Amino acid sequence: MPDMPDMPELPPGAARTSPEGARCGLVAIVGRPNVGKSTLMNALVGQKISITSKKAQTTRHRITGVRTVEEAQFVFVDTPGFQMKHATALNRNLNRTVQSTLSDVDVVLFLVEAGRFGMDDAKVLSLIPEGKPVVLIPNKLDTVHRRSDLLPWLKSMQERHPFAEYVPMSAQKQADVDRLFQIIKPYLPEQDWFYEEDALTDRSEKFLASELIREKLFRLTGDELPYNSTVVIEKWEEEGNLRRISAAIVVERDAHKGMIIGSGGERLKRIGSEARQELERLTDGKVFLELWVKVRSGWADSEEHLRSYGYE
Ligand SMILES: Nc1nc2c(ncn2[C@@H]2O[C@H](COP(=O)(O)OP(=O)(O)OP(=O)(O)O)[C@@H](O)[C@H]2O)c(=O)[nH]1
Ligand SMILES: [Mg+2]
Repeated sequence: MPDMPDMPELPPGAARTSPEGARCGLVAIVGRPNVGKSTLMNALVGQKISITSKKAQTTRHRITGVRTVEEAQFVFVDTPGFQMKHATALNRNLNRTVQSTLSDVDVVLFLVEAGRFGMDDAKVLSLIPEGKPVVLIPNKLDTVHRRSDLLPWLKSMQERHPFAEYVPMSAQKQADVDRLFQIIKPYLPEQDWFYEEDALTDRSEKFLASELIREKLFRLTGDELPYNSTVVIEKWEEEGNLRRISAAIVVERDAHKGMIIGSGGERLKRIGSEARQELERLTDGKVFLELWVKVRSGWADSEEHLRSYGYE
């Protein structure tokens, strides 16, 4: 083994052997809320690592997804949608996550909605450090009816920033997603892999479980539910192939509690049963899930609460 003084500290379970000519690098996925970052990340990794929904600001954490293709290991980093509304502690925390991720990656996938570039997109672009290779991904191409309409827009994008590549695509089309690997590969440095060949994420099962519950909460409640509700795992017990999980949905107001529970408890029941089914797939075992709703006013505006709920 040659000396590699500049290698980052290897995470637990890191790869000990890499093939001849190995490449490995960090690929950030950034963009304003709701452009499809997490959808793309999951399609790239080949498994649901990061939750998605129609609501803006679904992703709250920096989430790593790993995919190894031949000699190249791609370490994708999904980030929260950078947002400019509401100056709460939660939003400041999400924005910090985006900024700190950008500083130490090898290449950036910058997602926008095909044909659109607003102030919110411009803000994200301005955060990317100078000299970093940026791949422009106009996503949701399937929603553009006339592709030719996109040409003048692409030209205007060229004038905005010297993007390294332009890849209009749809994160929901696997063929489009698969093309990305060859496009990004040259930007990965030649170095040993950080993770084992079959690694998918550095996040724990417990973390993924709380996220899956939050996804069902986001998907099964209407726009009336403020985005700043969260999920905390309060009990996690494993007996052989069975997991007993108890989780609290934390909201800010009594009125929100009622919305989640629904009439006769119907909605909470549905959230619980959809979450349980996915948890059983995730853990490949049986799951008993106990869900309840708790009111903690002002949690999203308190740095202390944020930390206790796992926001770094
Ligand atoms: N039509 C279409 N919809 C898409 C595409 N990619 C994502 N979506 C949808 O866009 C919505 C937002 O997707 P997410 O992946 O959660 O977006 P995000 O950028 O991670 O959002 P935040 O985490 O809130 O910043 C979901 O309803 C997706 O199903 C696409 O290529 N085409
Ligand atoms: Mg997301």
